[in-house]
Amino acid sequence: MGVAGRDFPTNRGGLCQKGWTSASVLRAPDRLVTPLVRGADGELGPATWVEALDLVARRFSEIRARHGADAVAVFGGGGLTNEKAYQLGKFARIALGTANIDYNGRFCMSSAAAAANRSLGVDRGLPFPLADIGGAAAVLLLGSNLAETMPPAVAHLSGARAAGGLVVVDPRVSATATLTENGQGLHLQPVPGTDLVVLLGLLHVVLAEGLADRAYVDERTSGADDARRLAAAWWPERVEQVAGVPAALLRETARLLAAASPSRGGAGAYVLTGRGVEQSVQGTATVNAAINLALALGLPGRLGSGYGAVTGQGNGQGGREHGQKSDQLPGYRMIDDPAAREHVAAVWGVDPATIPGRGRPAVELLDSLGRAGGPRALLVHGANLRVSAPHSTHVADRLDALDLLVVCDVVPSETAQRADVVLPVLQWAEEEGTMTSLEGRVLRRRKAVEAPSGARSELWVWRELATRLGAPGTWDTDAAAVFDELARASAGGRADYSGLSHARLDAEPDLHWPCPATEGEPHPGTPRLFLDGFHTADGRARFVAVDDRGPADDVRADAPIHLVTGRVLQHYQSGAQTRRVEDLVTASPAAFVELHPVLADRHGVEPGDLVTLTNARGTVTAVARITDAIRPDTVFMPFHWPGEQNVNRVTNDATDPVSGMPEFKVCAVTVARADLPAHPEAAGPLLITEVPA
Ligand SMILES: Nc1nc2c(c(=O)[nH]1)N[C@H]1C(S)=C(S)[C@@H](COP(=O)(O)OP(=O)(O)OC[C@H]3O[C@@H](n4cnc5c(=O)[nH]c(N)nc54)[C@H](O)[C@@H]3O)O[C@H]1N2
Ligand SMILES: Nc1nc2c(c(=O)[nH]1)N[C@H]1C(S)=C(S)[C@@H](COP(=O)(O)OP(=O)(O)OC[C@H]3O[C@@H](n4cnc5c(=O)[nH]c(N)nc54)[C@H](O)[C@@H]3O)O[C@H]1N2
Ligand SMILES: [Mo]
Repeated sequence: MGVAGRDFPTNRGGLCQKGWTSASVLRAPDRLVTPLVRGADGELGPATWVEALDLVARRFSEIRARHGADAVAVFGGGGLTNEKAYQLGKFARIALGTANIDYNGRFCMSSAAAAANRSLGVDRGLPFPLADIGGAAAVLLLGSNLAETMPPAVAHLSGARAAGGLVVVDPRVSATATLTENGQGLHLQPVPGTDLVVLLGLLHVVLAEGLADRAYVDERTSGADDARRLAAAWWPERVEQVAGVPAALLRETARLLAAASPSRGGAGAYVLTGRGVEQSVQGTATVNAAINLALALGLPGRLGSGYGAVTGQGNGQGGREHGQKSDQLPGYRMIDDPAAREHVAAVWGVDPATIPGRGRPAVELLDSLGRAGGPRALLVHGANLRVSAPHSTHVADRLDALDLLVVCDVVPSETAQRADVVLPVLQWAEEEGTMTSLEGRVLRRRKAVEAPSGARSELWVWRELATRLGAPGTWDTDAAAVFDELARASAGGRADYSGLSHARLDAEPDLHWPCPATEGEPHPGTPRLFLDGFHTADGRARFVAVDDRGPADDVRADAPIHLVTGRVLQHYQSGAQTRRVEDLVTASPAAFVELHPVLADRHGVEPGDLVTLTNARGTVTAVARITDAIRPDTVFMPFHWPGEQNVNRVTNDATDPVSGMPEFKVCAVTVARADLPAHPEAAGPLLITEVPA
């Protein structure tokens, strides 16, 4: 069995290392094949499906009767297919009747989504096909390490690199930052958490040097004056003092972007953001600052230029369009919009008044578990919260405080191991469905391998539970039928899928939403948004006036070092699946801390020593990797490991007020050499393992 790279323009037939081995991911040695129920002895033991489902339905009903419908909460995942994301949102609202559903996409692209909605009137990660970027002469890439997190995308940077126009903003010399070497571009290495200041400085230079596209700003945008006023206070020398990026480098970046812009007859320019700038308490403001810069240069809505947010979960885009977000209904409709409720209620066959209102966003939801007035039961589909949630030890305590934790997963993840009931389900390659790429392209996922007997589709699980709960509505288990319902529910919404079906997608594999149903000729889909106008009421993009407030947990005397977090090529997310693949574990066996030689020296740390990072939330222990690819005031850790090596023991669960995104990327710690034996074999090669050519 193998997994072949499909020939989409996005990945040019290539797959990254985790992709090549995803066949082994599907064959985890401890793959869940039977439901598990925690017995009187406190241990998880096998049960039949009927026993497990009866138990879950009975306990949900009891908890609901005693504490109200919102006492049963749901946590979904951006890895679920569109059909499952849709059905899970519906299950929560009309089978459980709970407002409390949110999902791990809140941790992923929520700030980019919120900012795009505010400014452009719609959230599609890339409002253009990724391949368009290939023609640009300049790309400003903020907080994205796509050489490791989306290797096939590197090919699309070759035009910008050849023109010397790739600008990477990252506190580390990441694998992606090395792509700017040898005259291929610039690397800006700011103090962690200061990207907003850098962007205000770039806007300042664009305005001060007359590099803005004034005709575009006048005709296609609103709100420029307020944004301009705030940027006026961030002259390059002031930015240099706060962010540590040389003023000359800021000026050079602004000029390079302007020269590539359409108003100056350039070949095109893109501003792109990744999690490095978005996972912050000012993530939404930072993305809006990036969009403001792009608007000043006249990029969005122009062929060959634009703004976009890169990478995310397998179905990060589709996962946030069909209603598993606490404030949304299918079609990217808002749950408190009466017209949206009426439309969706008609598709579901219920009274609009029975659809609950807005629930709590992820961090708030997790913090409320088991507390007075908070949920007593949680149903998890596709998230490994004990590893991936911010301040994970606190989240673990809240999960332990529940009366009932039900986890649906394919492997016994760290979160499943502590559940009361574990239900073994199918994953994408084992069932039919669709996913939506970050460019809004709806992709058919066909069943490629047979699921182990014993595991069941989540569509079946929800039907079984809905029936036992006496829920209204229909509960199809056929993905094509669920898609048809999803399409009807999305009709007229921001993400309109109503002109699509499995059959049409099988025949036409390159369709982007919005793709509404039509009377005559089928709608061709919309690969490029905004060419004729933005999706705001007046058709203009909005400058959003933003200013810097700094990180929530900034460095200080008792925590003098910035900790930034991220990923490595070999592991995926919480590692639940990739830590079970031998090749990947051999290549990347353990968590590590990247630290600069100066910092290592100050603490007497040698390569391979164990070091601890500590703050008020806790301590994490990992192997030291000494490298000058990081700022001396900063350490880096990937988040793929559990237990003592779990960096989320110390990350901050403070959230962005607009998006609800936690501040994963930056917090303050003290560094110490651990009084434990060294692990030289685990020191491994430097982080930069494979840089695509
Ligand atoms: N191999 C692999 N690929 C993946 C994933 C995976 O787990 N493994 N996960 C997928 C998912 S769900 C996502 S969301 C994407 C994420 O893809 P990326 O956004 O590329 O991922 P990260 O590695 O989390 O962060 C990117 C960079 O942000 C930098 N950074 C940290 N703090 C700051 C800061 O304050 N400012 C700036 N400018 N940069 C900062 C880090 O040094 C890091 O190099 O990847 C997807 N692809
Ligand atoms: N410190 C730090 N923490 C982070 C981040 C960071 O950059 N730094 N990034 C954040 C981001 S961007 C993300 S996206 C999250 C991701 O973190 P998680 O939400 O934990 O993501 P996964 O590890 O993919 O967990 C998904 C779980 O779902 C299971 N699974 C796979 N397919 C299916 C399915 O079809 N159905 C069901 N029910 N289960 C399935 C997998 O086995 C796995 O146990 O982590 C966040 N946490
Ligand atoms: Mo993500």
